[in-house]
Amino acid sequence: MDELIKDLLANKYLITPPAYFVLSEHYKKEFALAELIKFTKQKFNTFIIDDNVAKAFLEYKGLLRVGVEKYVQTSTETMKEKFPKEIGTAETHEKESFFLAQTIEKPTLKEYSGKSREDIGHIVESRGEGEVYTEEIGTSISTGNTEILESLEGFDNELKGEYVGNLGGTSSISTGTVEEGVEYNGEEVEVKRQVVEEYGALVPLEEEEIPEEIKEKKYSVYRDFKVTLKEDFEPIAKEIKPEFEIKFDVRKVKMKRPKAKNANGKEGEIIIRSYENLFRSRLRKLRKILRENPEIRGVVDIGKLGYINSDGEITIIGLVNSKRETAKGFIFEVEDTTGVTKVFIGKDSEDYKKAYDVLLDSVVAFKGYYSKRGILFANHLYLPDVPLYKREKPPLEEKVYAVLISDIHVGSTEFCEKAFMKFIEWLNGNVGSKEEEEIVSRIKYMIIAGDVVDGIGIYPGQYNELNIPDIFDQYEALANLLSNVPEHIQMFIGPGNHDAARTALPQPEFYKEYAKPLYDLKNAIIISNPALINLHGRDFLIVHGRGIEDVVGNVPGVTHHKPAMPMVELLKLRHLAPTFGGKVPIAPDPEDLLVIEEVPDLVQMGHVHVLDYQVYRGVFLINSATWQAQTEFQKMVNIVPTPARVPIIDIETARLKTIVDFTKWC
Ligand code: D5M
Ligand code: FE
Ligand code: ZN
Repeated sequence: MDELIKDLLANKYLITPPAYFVLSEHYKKEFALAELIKFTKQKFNTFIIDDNVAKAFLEYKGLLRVGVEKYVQTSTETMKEKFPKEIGTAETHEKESFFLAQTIEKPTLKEYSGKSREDIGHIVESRGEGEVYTEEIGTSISTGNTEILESLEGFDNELKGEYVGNLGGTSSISTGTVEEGVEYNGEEVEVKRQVVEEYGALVPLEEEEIPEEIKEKKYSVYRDFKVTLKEDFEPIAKEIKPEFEIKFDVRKVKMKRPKAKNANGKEGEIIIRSYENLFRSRLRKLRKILRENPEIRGVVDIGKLGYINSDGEITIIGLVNSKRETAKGFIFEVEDTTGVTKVFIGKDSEDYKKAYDVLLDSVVAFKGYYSKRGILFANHLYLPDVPLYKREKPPLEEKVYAVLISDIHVGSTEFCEKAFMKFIEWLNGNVGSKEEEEIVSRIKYMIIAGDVVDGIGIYPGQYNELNIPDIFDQYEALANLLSNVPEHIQMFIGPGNHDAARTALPQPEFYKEYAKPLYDLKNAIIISNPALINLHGRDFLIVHGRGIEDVVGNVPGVTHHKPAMPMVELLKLRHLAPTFGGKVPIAPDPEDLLVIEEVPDLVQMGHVHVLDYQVYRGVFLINSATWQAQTEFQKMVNIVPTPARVPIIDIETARLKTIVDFTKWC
């Protein structure tokens, strides 16, 4: 295992792969363990070092090297100069400045650049090796970076002093590791690393060294597990004609990628243009949805706001670049392809509460009065949302059911294999009662929404929690289990973040070279993440659900303990993972395939490992939990899974029929 990871783990700190990638090369050469830990603790109050923390830390250490242009958000200071009355108090400013200064790599929609930017005070900043140069666009400047540096002054001095064990929190540093880190002796430490570029994201290929005892571990891939339909069990579903259609699959979408303008065109440029196209596509799709709302009329281009001579209310639709809560209301920066504007929505507005639902990079509409000072004072805020009318579907001739599962995590030491085997036996008619038999008998479909295996190298130190430390064997093991699902049950299987698939969303499929045994299953269809499946006329939107992470922590009161809530929030925004440059990586596809274009009858997600469901405006949202008991990592981040509970869906109503509980074997 790499030193940095090992040392962090020894101190009960975790690091995400992207953060590891940017930090490891500097470790012990340019920074010591204690510095990183103290910074993480004090500035972010967390023990998980993710790319945000890593970026801020490198910035603070003056080690940040960036290849592409960065767009830095306007600081509160600038806002205060421009709008001294309306905005922000000194306290909010101080609290926010650190976060405001986080750079965002999202490109603007460009078309208007050079026209109306002056009003906004955007800063485009690029850095070469060691030096910083700032290019001013428009009149107002403030990168926010100086503020970071100021606020961190003194911090550095503290670190220079001798470092003593306790950080003042619950975790303590083992002295040995720390001393090693502080007393770096200047020796060249060779870091061997192979790198591939997957859509511009650098991925370290170097494998973690497998500890000897794990290499030698004997494990089963369930070759001997064989179940057949119970004698005398004649499932009704065998006679029910299958009626399904994959209405949307990422792989079916043909996308035209932008081309380099000439032979000197760089891949980086193409990626940035792809992202530009992605956001245009997002804006176009969500604008269409918003315009179906009869209250949204007479939409004005943001670039034309300055020319409109209207005393009446006007409406704009745009991407949300930034959002801040102040004492008097929310201030947004909103952008469309023609320009950017500030929007203020005051606490007295009836739509004020909706502002909490707005995530960065989502698309919303505002209605209000445009002030010549360059700000839209909004009275109304509209989310794309779901219409209130009922979607009537013709009744079905016969009751037919679907089983929804996700996050099986085969290969993990916490995979509840016994419970999963019991479940498969249950599908084969080994039931406890007549009632159960009636249900099993009508199960015609099984949908699996990602994280089907635990994967390899998904989080630091994962080897200690793997039974099957081989990705091929993990998929074989899963296929061996699923080969016992009765043939009349049609399976649909999609990838999640633990699977051998593209990490960035959307995920087209499992890589065939790893997951071949799944592709070979007779009664399984591999789907993308996301995918839309129509079963007997009902639309089921199937998503692994990393987008939940965008919502949790950003919308007040929404937690991962009740995942149906963040799922509703995503549905209101009609997007599966809105925030760019946050926790969830988004691929630079020129079309945004994460927009929920059609309102489905049911949305299934997994990822958070907690069973939960809710009806929102006629749509049934359900999180299908997991087959993995609590891991060490989850213990640390307080995730309490509800494993081995299986929701059965009545397809006719697209609602829950029942939950079957296999917990006692887990
Ligand atoms: O996700 C299982 C659960 O763990 C889910 O609630 C998300 C959470 N999780 C996963 N990775 C992280 C990090 N890095 N920080 C905080 N919480 C995390 P799974 O995808 O199965 O690992
Ligand atoms: Fe999972
Ligand atoms: Zn997951």
